[in-house]
Amino acid sequence: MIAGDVADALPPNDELAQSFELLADLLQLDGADGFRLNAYRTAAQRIRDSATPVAALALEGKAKQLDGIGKTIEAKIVERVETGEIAALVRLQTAIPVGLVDVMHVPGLGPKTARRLWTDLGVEDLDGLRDAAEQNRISALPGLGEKSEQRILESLARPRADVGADRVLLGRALPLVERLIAHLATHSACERVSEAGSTRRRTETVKDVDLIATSNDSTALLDHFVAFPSVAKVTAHGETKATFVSQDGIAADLRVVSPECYGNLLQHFTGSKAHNVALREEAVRQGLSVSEWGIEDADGSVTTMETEEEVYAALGYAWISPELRENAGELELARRGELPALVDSIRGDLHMHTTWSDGRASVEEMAVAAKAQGLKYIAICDHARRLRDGRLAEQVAEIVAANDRVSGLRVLSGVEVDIRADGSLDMPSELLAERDWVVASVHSGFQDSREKLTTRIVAAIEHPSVDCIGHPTGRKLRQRAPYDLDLDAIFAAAAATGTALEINGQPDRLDLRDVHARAAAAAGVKIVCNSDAHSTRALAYADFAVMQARRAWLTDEQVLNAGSWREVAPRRAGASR
Ligand code: DGT
Ligand code: CA
Ligand code: ZN
Repeated sequence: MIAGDVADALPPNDELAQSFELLADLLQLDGADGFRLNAYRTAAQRIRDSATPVAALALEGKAKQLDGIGKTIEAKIVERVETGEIAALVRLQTAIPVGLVDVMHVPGLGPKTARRLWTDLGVEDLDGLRDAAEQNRISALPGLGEKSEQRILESLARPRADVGADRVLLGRALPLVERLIAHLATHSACERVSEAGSTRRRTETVKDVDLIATSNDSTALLDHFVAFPSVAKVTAHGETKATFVSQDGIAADLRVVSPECYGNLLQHFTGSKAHNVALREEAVRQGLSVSEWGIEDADGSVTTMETEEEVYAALGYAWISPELRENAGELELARRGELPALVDSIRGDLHMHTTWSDGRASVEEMAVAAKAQGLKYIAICDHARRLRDGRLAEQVAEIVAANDRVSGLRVLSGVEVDIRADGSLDMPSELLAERDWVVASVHSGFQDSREKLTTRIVAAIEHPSVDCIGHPTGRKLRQRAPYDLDLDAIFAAAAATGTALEINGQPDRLDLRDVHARAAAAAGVKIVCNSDAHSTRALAYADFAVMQARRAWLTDEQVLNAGSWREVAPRRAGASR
């Protein structure tokens, strides 16, 4: 245990993680090699995911025991604690304008171009970039031209919400929600407790965690709430609500309400704001006034509701799943009783890695873990580049053996191929044709033009052996914007060829994102929800893909792997087994 005042002085995990991310970005602008950058980015991720304060571990020399954190990084964490800064980071921050990191992340740019824009034109941040583009100074540079300038302006005009560094990934917030609900539910003063806000709606990132409860002793329950073990700082503690910031930098908020209006409050605090505003405007047209405390009719009498179902029913709606509450057409359909029956689980996971490429578990370990999660089939999709020189045959032998040893689960021989710059794939066609399931993904050249990237992916979609495009837009939440694609062209090609598009469940990808997956399905494209697991534990990422699919309004029929392998397999181009 560490004393409270020392714990307060230690940098929280999210701050450390941000430092290493910034270090990686600045090194990249400085021209450092990919290996070092990846080491820092992996470390940042591990630090962020850790439930214990990594700074405290580093001081005890134990941070090295975490995967992805070596001696060098541990030393830098200790340096940050002891001196208040990381010298290497300070040096880079002095040498390179920090705003150039945002410039580097603009689709179509990248580290080399960002650096040139800085040295040749003095661009230091996004404002500078916009000015330079508007004044046609960028097209004057050799090799850039008017088209690049136009693209830059278009990118700057697009909302950058998905890069939002101040928001927390759902994958980090949900485990906290679960632990908090368990913490509260076991207290004798707790009657009902629920998640609310954006985590309940399963948005890909959240600002904070919102909870509501009813209690026979709200003071006792709020005291218990702020005594949660990983509290770093209590920021509010009143009679009906309290707020704290957790060790890993997430704000959590509990409101205790009276049971009569629990339904009204839950509905209100679940949001979204846009959904609530639309709901209230429609109610006003019916002469009703909706608030968190109840529904008031024209005579001024207020009715309170214990459940959300009653709130929606009183306003003439069927209950609406929280994932749909974004004012995106759900209210009209709920009024007509025509909401879609959302997908709620998958039967097979069609993208995962093993020790044959960059995964950490063997084929059999993945199979055993997948079976324990109730899956009926999995596709082992190691990277093709790691299956050359006879390794593919050895891997297939291991897949055959795993099928013999693990009953009740089918282990498919899949592969993840790179879509090369020219649209070709990095495994010969005859080997691809023998695979049960082929995922094709872009892993390089993210900065290429919209035309080039679109053509490249469409070529893969049209390849007869490709079943699915992995993480189609290449975004990394908080790190990398999606690459510039003509999604309508991609959706049209995928629908025409029966090639599925993935919702990749890695919490920092969630790619396709909700609105894109919804548009894809509307265009007739089949969606596949995958974990892209690189460890047995990460198989749970498939759940995040399903959450995203629900936010995309998808039904079982639209999610290919919600069905059995027999239902999936006939769609395979050239199915032979
Ligand atoms: P975020 O940004 O990830 O925390 O998203 P939310 O939706 O959790 O937003 P938050 O925490 O600010 O507020 C929780 C809920 O409270 C929100 O979903 C809807 C409700 N709410 C907040 N502000 C307003 C408002 O101005 N009008 C209405 N009608 N509802 C609001
Ligand atoms: Ca919130
Ligand atoms: Zn993968």
